[in-house]
Amino acid sequence: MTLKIAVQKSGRLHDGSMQLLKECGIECSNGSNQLRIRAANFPLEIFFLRDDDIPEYVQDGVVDIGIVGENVMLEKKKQNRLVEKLGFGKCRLSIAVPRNEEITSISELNGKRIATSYPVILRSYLDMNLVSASIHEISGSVEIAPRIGLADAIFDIVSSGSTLFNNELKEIQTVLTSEAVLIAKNNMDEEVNRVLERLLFRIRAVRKARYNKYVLLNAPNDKLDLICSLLPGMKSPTILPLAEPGWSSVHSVIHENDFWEVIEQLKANGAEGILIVPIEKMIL
Ligand code: PRT
Ligand code: ZN
Repeated sequence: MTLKIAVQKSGRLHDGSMQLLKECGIECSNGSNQLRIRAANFPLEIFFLRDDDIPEYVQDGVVDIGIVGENVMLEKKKQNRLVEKLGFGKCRLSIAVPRNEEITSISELNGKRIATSYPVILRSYLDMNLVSASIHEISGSVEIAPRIGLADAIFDIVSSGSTLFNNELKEIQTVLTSEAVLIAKNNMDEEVNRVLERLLFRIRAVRKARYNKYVLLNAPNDKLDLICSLLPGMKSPTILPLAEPGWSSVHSVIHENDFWEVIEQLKANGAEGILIVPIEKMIL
């Protein structure tokens, strides 16, 4: 049984999606000029589509799963379920106004016009916050709308903020944070679902490994208890004696979030020769 996945044909999510499949050990010739390709060593068929179309194709069962931005999933409002957040393609969707305007909060947008490519998300946010503004749907270059007199504010994707800056706009409200997500159709065939579970197992192992580092260090034996208490690890640290008497080598795993803080504490407590090594896959 083959699992069918939709991936963005070209654009910001294409490379991250293909890289993730590759790190899951799935070999597919890089033929994004083709409409679909079959993986050589996993029961997976990849369809290359425009991101806006993916939620509908998943709902209709043309494909079983797809990778899209959470923003696209929420905007299209199809019968899909979010299976897994994938950690790339991160951005936020924000409301912005011309920099020289005195507006600082969304309540000041009552009666104003807001341009966006995401009318569904914006409408539900405005309704929830009891703001009555009119929405102008445009499909691209939303950031120029205030300058050409089409709108008083915009609602658009922001990443570094340089597009807003270059267009003399300021962000007044973040409405949503988004990243690439794996979506699946409801009521999936049991056998197809089993293939999805195999794929998910691999995706989770790859993602865990990305956020963790393997750490090796040397420590004097009288400091071992203290040093081990600083290392959360998977179970407990591995301790091996060094050739030099009175010293041991300690191995463990550190999460990226705690990384620098833990390293500083280890150093301050007598750890030496600290090595940090990337982990390729992590299966708990
Ligand atoms: O052709 P197709 O329809 O498939 O692609 P597309 O042009 O609709 O989408 P694409 O490839 O631009 O984006 C795909 C997805 O990437 C989006 O739906 C988001 O989930 C995610 N993503 C992440 C982004 C950005 N970062 C991003 N920076 N999508 C768009 N942008 C644009 C944004 O629209 C704005 O114009 O980049 C500009 C802002 O960037 P900064 O860095 O200047 O703030
Ligand atoms: Zn698109």
